Amino acid sequence: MPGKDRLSFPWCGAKSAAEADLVVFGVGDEKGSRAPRKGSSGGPNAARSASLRFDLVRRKNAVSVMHSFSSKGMLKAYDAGNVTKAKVPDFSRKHARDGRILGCIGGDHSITYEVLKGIDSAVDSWGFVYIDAHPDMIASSGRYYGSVAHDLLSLKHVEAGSCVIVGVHAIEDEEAHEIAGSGIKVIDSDRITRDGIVAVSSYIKNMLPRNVYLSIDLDAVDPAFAPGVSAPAAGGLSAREILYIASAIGKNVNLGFDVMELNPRYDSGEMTAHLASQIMMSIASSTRKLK
Ligand SMILES: [Mn+2]
Repeated sequence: MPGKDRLSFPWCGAKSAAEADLVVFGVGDEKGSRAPRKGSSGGPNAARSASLRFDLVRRKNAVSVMHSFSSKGMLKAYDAGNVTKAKVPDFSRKHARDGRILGCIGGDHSITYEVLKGIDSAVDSWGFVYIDAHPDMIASSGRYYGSVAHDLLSLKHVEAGSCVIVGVHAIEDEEAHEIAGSGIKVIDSDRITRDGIVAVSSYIKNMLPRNVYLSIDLDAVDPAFAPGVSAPAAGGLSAREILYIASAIGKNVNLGFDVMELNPRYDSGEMTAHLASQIMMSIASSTRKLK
């Protein structure tokens, strides 16, 4: 357990996991990344430090955290600090079995598989929403940041027909082939432009199963809003659009969520780090405890 003076998100008010409905944790690991840009291992603490700087307001005797206007309050959240990648499956399994929602900040995207390996052994069936500029459906190589969605479909209790990849505009031929045979749905960036983020969000909500996990790669957001990522791809969502869809789908999220690939080394004025925390907050404010 990290020391008392460790960084933690100011919107996580619970003193222990036992009193929390949501357990937030960081995984500062990038060994699953093959991007030419290094630095995503610094993601978790960069997000915490930006949130402490920009979301926390201190005034004389008062301390408060800024949130969205429509927020009806947030799940009781505990920031458990950083967890090593090797310990993530056991950590996630334990909290999922205790009925807590998990919220992970990365770190490279391959960590998502470790979180869901743990959750998969605690639930009978589930599906995921995967928001990413890249579909991460490489099958010829595994357990790295380019094969995550493909790896997830190999877990025992996942229902491929209830899973959807959203915001894709950088795809390899091999991935297009894998998607066609997998049963997973794809909503690409052209469709988001055509139909709009509100229609796309409600379409996704209507197809989701009872148990839902939401994984967000920050490179789904346009580099104009989120430059601090390892594999940028122009033509992504705006900051407003990612916050909207995160909050809309967040209402269906009962297993957990993650915000991955934050790379502070390429950030500008901490805007990507702050956005990462804001996305997590907007999911935490819309998710409802089901148990
Ligand atoms: Mn990814």
